[in-house]
Amino acid sequence: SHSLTAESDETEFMSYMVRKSKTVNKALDEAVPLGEPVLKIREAMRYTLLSDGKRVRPMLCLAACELVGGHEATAMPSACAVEMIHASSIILDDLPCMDDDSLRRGKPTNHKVFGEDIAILASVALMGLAVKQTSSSTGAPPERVLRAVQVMAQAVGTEGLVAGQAEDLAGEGMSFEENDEAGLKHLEFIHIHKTASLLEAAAVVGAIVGGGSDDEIERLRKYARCIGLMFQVVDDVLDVTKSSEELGKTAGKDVMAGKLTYPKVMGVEKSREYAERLNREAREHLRGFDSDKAAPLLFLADYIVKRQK
Ligand code: GRG
Repeated sequence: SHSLTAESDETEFMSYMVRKSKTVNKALDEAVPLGEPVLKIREAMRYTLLSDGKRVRPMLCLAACELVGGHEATAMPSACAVEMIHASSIILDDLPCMDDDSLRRGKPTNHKVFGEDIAILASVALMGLAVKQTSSSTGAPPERVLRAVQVMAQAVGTEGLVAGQAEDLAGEGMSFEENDEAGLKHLEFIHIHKTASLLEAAAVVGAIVGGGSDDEIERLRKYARCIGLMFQVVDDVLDVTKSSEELGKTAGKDVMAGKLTYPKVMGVEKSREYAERLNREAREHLRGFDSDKAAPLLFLADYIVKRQK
């Protein structure tokens, strides 16, 4: 069979992920055809959108839809839309006026290839296309689609990505002591907005178009918030363990210098415990669902907490 169950193993989960991301990549490819007008902008959009990401957000969207009894196809436009928002935000995040990065997913960043002007236009175009995709979802009644567009828009703005990025930029000059309560609050605010909000939107929108009840939608939202935070805690821990293993190997700018991380505010051991706690909490939010149907999301949580790179 093609679907996961509570008895499936990790190999089956990995092939589930591959299968889902292939379907998503095909839909993304079709959503931004090359051609005129503005061929260059379309190339820049495709460069980041179709580059080699894990597609965690679309997968979350599709899995949430299917968990509440909807069809994969119903959530596909929204799944593509969250990946478009993700790509759009990545392009902006890498710009010289933001994080000033020259590499992303092992390739030169968008503005390094196309220039800052084109990169900004591609980012805005991806954002617009995301709204168009979500709002033209077929297979769900208009009131659900309207709600989905609202959730998606909210995740971008001053209650979502933009808030997280603004707090992140504002914190650049600040210094925090270890075990600093203010440091932890600052860090959580950034991650809840920069990372968790789009993961939450992915799950919530999937559940909305799939016809989930308000209670189901809320449980999926909480689950997604946990895995979003967990993702960042694990990321920070890996950065510490990686850089101590590869000491001396890191040429160029020290990306961790001055950056606030979980190991810095609570230590490595406490950070690991925190990630485990978030994983348990994420799983608890899914307890009311059928365990076979929840299998993909349970696996996804484990996959995030166990990853080694
Ligand atoms: C309004 C579009 C828009 C953005 C404005 C720039 C910005 C505000 C926000 C930054 C958003 C950002 C880059 C957050 C970091 C998110 C994050 C955890 C990225 C890494 O995600 P993965 O690991 O990446 O899922 P892949 O490469 O697998 O897709």
